[in-house]
Amino acid sequence: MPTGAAERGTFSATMADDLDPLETHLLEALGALAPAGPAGVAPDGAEALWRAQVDSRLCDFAARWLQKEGRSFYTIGSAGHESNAAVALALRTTDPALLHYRSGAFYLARAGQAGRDGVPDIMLGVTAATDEPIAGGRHKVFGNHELAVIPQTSTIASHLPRAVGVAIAIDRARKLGVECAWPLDSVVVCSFGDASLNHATAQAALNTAAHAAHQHLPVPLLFVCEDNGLGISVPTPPGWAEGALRARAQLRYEGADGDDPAGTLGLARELAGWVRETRRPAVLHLRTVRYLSHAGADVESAYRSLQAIRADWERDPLLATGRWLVESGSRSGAELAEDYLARRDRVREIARESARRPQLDSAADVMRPLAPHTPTAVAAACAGLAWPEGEPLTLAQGINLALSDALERVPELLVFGEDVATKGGVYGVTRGLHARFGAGRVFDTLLDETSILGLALGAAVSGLVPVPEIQYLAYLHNAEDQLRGEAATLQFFSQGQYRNGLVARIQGYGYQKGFGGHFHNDDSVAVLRDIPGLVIASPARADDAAPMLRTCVASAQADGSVCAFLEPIALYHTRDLHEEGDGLWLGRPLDAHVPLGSARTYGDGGDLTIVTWGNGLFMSLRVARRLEARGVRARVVDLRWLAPLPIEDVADAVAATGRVLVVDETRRTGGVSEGVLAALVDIGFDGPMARVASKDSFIPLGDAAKLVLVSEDEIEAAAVQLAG
Ligand SMILES: Cc1ncc(C[n+]2csc(CCOP(=O)(O)OP(=O)(O)O)c2C)c(N)n1
Ligand SMILES: [Mg+2]
Repeated sequence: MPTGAAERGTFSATMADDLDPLETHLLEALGALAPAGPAGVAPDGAEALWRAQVDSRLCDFAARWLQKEGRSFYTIGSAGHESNAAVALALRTTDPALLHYRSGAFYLARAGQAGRDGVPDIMLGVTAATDEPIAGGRHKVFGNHELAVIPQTSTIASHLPRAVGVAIAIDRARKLGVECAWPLDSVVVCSFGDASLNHATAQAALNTAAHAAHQHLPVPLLFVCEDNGLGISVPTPPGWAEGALRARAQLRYEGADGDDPAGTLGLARELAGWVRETRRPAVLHLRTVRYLSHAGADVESAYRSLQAIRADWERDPLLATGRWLVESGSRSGAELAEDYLARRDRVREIARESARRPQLDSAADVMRPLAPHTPTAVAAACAGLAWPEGEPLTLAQGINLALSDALERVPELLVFGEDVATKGGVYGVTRGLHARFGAGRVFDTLLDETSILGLALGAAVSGLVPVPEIQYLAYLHNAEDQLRGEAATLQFFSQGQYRNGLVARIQGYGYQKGFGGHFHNDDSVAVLRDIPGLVIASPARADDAAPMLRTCVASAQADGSVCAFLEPIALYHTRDLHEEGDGLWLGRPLDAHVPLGSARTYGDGGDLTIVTWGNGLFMSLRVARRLEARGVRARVVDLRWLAPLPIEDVADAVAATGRVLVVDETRRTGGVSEGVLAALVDIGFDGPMARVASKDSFIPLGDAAKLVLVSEDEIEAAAVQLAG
């Protein structure tokens, strides 16, 4: 029985009869509109505009009404912004849309174009009902797979880099002759607020769109800045948004007033047509008002005068559309007022019904679409795939081999990042790929990690398979929200209807022999480990790296997995393990693929199990030999996957010795060892446990780096103590 369903079944709150003062003003003003002349026909689009605008306004009131009864959980509305419906009417229902949280009228107009009533979608969203069509009760978002509306998150502007990515991906798919999720002549539309325009993420996206257009790359993207002059309580300085938007020479700028429906619709149509034809980006600066405060809990009168609030009533986009209809002679003001009231009853009835619908009632239900894994599909995709014969490879060469293998097999796969093309990456990992597969598949991006990941997100949701490179782990951090807030949440908030399978290669970790200091030796992975559903691969050697990369690509394709592929730079070109010339760190790919979350165990020592990965594996294998000389026999487990952690394999290896030492090159606080030890406790392991980890410090330059990074001597000492 869903939570409270019985209770909800008896729900019988009555709607307040009284109208909000904003509604009273609108109805009186509509009623006062004098007929312009003889009867006529409604201007093209005007009726559709009216319907979407009125229903959107009424959804906002209904959400607040339900909230008073504790039946609605979201009150940020679209009131005052309803002119955005004109943008929807200027586009096709197949044009991908990434919307501002005030683009409700856009959503309803698009739904109407497709013959769908969008009101239940919105009301089921605010009541967190499981039958809401996109997020299924996980959030109130504007999204609908049939309407090509990709759901957004509440992090303002974070959807803009993806929008740029979608726009670039469409023409890339055309160029490569591969399938695309959108028609190839689509226009991408992306709306956002005026305060959001100042966000680094918005600026990144605008810059990247302009940067691409500057090079004559197709970017069929219509930005819509819904400018109500406020960011919650903070006014945007007059003229600022226009100046900031006009400053980008590569973006065509046009402005429209939300209370001029004919002008807005005409301009939106003109701009949409221009973007579709020229494949160049444009921005529509839509000047609006904001009604009903920022959200239900926000008391607008605390920071705006009642006079200013009242003055905005005259700029009501609904009144403006009503006036347009009345002036055309197709409707009377009284008729429109009546229509408003009839629609009001209908929306309230839908709201009432939505509040009765079941909500999510178990953690398993909540998490079901988060990050599905079907190992059989991944294994099937990799089965029978051979690796070419050849010389033993370094880690860098192994990854390079896996990338060329994937580029050859998967025509939708793209490799991109800073310096990855002609130079072949700062460590040579992508060497030769650009020459072999061409600039359409392997290309340099501009220097902005947010945009690199945004491009990946947009390409992935468009059906391509992106493998972006982040040059250094330290530089993932300023762009990390694209993975956390956007990529990792997409299946969750769309019940898997939208997916963005991708493999982000991240070069990282320490031990570069004192070279580079902190920013080239970053060892903080906590920021990745706590992202729900994220796959984290971290191979240490070529024989694992190549099949693991293949697994990640297959998982991105089969399950839409968002994968971080963490590469230890210090081991890229390592050849020897114990002695110079032993070649023991070289290898050829071992298997067709490595299942997610499976570890690899070295040796069968019975005294102690060392659990580690990455540089820790290299050090631990060396230490194991020294330990053997001292009569201590250790087995070494390479986790290979930091998420999902291979806890079953670890449990087996630990059970065989009864003692465990975790060797963790990441930081003591937030490092991987915390997770491993906690997992061992969770499964009831009660033998001796210890860990060595790097210090809670940034990595200094030069030899001082050794002072804070975990060392072979520390590992040996801890192992001897534990085994003793
Ligand atoms: C990155 C981020 N910082 C802060 C917030 C909190 N927040 C939500 S809406 C908002 C104001 C946005 O104003 P604007 O972009 O003008 O949109 P509007 O609500 O006015 O339509 C803020 C600060 C957020 N959602 N995301
Ligand atoms: Mg605003």
